Amino acid sequence: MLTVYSSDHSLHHGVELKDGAISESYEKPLRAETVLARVKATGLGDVNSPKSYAPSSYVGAHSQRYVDFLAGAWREWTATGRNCQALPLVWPVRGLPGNEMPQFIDGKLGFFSMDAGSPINSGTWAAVCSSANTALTGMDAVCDGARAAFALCRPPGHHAGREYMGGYCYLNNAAIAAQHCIKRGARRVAILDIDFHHGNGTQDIFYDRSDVLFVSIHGDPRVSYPYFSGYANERGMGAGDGFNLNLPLPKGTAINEYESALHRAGVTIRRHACDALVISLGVDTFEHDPISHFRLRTPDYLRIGEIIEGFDVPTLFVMEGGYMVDEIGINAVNVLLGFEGRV
Ligand code: OKP
Ligand code: ZN
Repeated sequence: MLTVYSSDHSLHHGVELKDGAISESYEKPLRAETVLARVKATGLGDVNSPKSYAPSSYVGAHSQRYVDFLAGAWREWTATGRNCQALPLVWPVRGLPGNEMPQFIDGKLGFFSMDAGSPINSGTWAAVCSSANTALTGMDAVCDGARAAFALCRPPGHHAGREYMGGYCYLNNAAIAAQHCIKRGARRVAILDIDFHHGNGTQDIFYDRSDVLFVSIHGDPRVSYPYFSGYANERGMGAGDGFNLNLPLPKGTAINEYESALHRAGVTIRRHACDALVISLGVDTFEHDPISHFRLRTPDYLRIGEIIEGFDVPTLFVMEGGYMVDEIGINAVNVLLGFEGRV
């Protein structure tokens, strides 16, 4: 299958607040480079650069004012005389009114974020646009008739909501691709999120819609990030009631229980009778992932790809998480090889 990739992702290299100190983020450029190397080593298929799209292509999944904030954040931050990475430090939590968008950048950072996991530096916006354009280009290939395509996105997107960044994410690449597919005439799209972490941002964007089904398999939010969403009783609202399915699983989940959840997801996806399927492909479900708690093993990813192929829908894979860099390439590409029957 076609892979879409741009080295522009490396313009973004963030910091992470962890254990009371600032360090290099787990979400680093070597992740995408390792996946690309594996795509080439296995001969998965052609590797194309993303086309460019206007930032208006991101509106729909996101609000105009949020896209404007991301585009201008670094300039506004450096205009205050600072040259270090920008991180939010104050949030409108329960009990604070929090409805008014602040005018000053420090306030805007909190207004448009869910946590301090998405630092902004000089190259962030260029990398973020390139990542979204990678997903859009992959979706265009699927809409034009490809059985499947792989958008090798970085930074990831599934924690980014309609109006917020968080968890290494800025623009929601999978949601932007799904929205683009609808705009191109699809009646129904499904998004299946198999990253270890709940795709709270994707859920947020489509929660009140019936045209885009969202299904997520993830670590139980009672004990895993992002903690405040991903529970089974979140089923959608209004027209979207019944079009959101969360399948939380306990820490330590291995392939047998994971496969059962994947088959449950498949039943709901088939019932949706969609024109396209977007997979939020995180491989932080791996047994040796440094920040996650499932126990999937390298051959299990081939099986996951085979099962997804069996859903029988044109499919766009969008790269999300996975932080065990040594094995991120083999695990992610195993899903794609499994999909193609190369097992
Ligand atoms: C992004 B993606 C846990 C810290 C959590 C944020 C994790 C974001 C994951 N010790 N920090 O879903 O892979
Ligand atoms: Zn994750």
